[in-house]
Amino acid sequence: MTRRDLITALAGAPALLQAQAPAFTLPKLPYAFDALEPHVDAQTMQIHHGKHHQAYVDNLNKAISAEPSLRGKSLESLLSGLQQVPESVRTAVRNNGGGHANHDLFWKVLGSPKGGPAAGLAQAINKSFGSREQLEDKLRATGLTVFGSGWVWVVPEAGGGLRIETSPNQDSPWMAGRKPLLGLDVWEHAYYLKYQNRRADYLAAVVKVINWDFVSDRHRELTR
Ligand code: MN3
Repeated sequence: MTRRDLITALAGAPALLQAQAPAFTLPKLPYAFDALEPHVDAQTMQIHHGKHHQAYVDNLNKAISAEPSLRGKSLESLLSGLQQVPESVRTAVRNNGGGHANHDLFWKVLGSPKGGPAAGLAQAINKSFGSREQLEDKLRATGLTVFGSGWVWVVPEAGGGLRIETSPNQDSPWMAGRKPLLGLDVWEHAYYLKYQNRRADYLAAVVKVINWDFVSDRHRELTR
């Protein structure tokens, strides 16, 4: 290697490294795998985070590397602008970008709750559902109506209220230009090991581990 080659190689190195760095990475789970026991078991969390979520991240990165024009875009802008994503990777971005965004939020929505919703969120909940218990009941009931794999969402509405919606597969409210406040995964992979086909039992358990501190903070941000 000549001196000139070396200088050229070194000059290209940062760009090369940057080009090879994955666009998206699996976020660390913000608590231990067994933190949600007995409501959500450690083995489910381990596989759900380490295998399922990891696969969405890996497949999203594959789609991005096939379409360099997408590099550097945020997940939210990819999802809310799916029609601008080249058709060759649109389905991959929809499924895997949705999967990444949905799970990233889901891990944060869960936790070991210490208290209930803060004042601002409590007000919105009471306005739209009457009480937190009624919101939880409605989340459970709506979760049962999702046919096959999907999600249940709580989304802030204009006027200060909230509403519940569902999505199939890994679709996200972002795809319709709405910002999800909280989401509950009702794919079988979220509960099958512990609850088998009993989605109702899983839903009853998972609403008990909603991290209302996080959801209250997020509500404040989204409605600011
Ligand atoms: Mn899942």
